[in-house]
Amino acid sequence: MSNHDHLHQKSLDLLAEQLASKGKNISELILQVSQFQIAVPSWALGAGGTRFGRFSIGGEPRNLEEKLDDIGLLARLTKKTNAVSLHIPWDIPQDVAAIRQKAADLDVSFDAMNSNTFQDYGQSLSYKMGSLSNADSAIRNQAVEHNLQVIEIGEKLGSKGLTVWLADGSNFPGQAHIRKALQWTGESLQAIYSGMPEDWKLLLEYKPYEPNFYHTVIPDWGTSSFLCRQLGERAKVLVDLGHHLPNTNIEQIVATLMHQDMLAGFHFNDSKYGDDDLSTGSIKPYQLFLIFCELIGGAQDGAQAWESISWMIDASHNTKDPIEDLIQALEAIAQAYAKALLVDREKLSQCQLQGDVVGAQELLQEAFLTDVRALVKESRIQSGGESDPLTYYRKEKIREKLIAQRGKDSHASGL
Ligand code: PSV
Ligand code: MN
Repeated sequence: MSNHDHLHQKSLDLLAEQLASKGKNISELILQVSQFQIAVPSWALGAGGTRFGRFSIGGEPRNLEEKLDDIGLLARLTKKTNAVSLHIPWDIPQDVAAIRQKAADLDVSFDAMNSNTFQDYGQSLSYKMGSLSNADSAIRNQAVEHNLQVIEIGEKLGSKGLTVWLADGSNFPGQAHIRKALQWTGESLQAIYSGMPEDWKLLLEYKPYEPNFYHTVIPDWGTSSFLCRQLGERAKVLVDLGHHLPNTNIEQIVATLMHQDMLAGFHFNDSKYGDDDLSTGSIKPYQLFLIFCELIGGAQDGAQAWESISWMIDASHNTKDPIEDLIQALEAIAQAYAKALLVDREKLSQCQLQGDVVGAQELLQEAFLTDVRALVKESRIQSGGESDPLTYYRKEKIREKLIAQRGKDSHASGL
């Protein structure tokens, strides 16, 4: 046994003892953490950029096949992801059967498909003034048609969901008719929903601002939820952690949506100011933990089934190697989940009943401050992953190998 393995075993034994004293079984927790899988978006494998520039990282995947290779590598090293979420038209598969086969060989399945009507990407009518909400019905129809095509591609790949993020809105007062834009959006979404297979779900994202800075048609979870209710029970709200104004209580939104069985899933990322798309857990790990506390509580209380929720990362930035970044994000999510599993929920509800504010806070912070890294590492080892994926990635010089293969200036599609 190497010194590294020896230290890991010691940390794990100590943690097992600590947890046992609180009535928690570490083997069960390891299993729960191992089973928790988070999809990776196809657009996060290249360098992200801002409107002020983009800095290539070299060795970026040049096509969908290479993106799958990168996700397969992440899956193998971390054992925390087993699915990819595709953005169309950035990632239209040229040969569907071959892509399906390749993904199967890598043990990767296709999570929710993402449509894109926020850019002009070769289609005949422009989305400059909006897509599903556009005042021109021909443009609305084109945007609906695009979504139906995305569903068609997704069906061939075995996906079971469509994520719609609508950038539509306006930049200046008076530019758009706010009520009509909402009405048209509802009608367009209805046409998309009707074209969705019976076993699919529609995940409707919201975002307060950007690219529009005066009004956004679906700015918040309330609007998304009201549109979903008009559509039917397979339409639910997708929470992207970055899509909130500063200091919003996201865990409360999660609890409220679960209470109504309206939570479709997550786009994980982190932020300091707005939709910063920073790595999950890098800025507000306590908030992430509190979100998981609500998720676990909501599922345990029977508000909404855990299995009905989709999990995905949605981040992209300018500075890190994206594969290293995704390794960090997957680790941060697993840690937040593991810590939330440690909360003694029975004691917590006693504190709540008795008005023991201090006791409740202590319970949450005790769980949050527990070092669960050995538990998460053990779950990865038992699942056949690398004990330390980041060290392995660097030691094996994987980025250097990718640069040698794909070139220094290769450029992945995406934002
Ligand atoms: C928009 O900011 C968003 O969160 C949506 O999910 C998009 O599809 C994604 O980012 C693309 O980068
Ligand atoms: Mn998103």
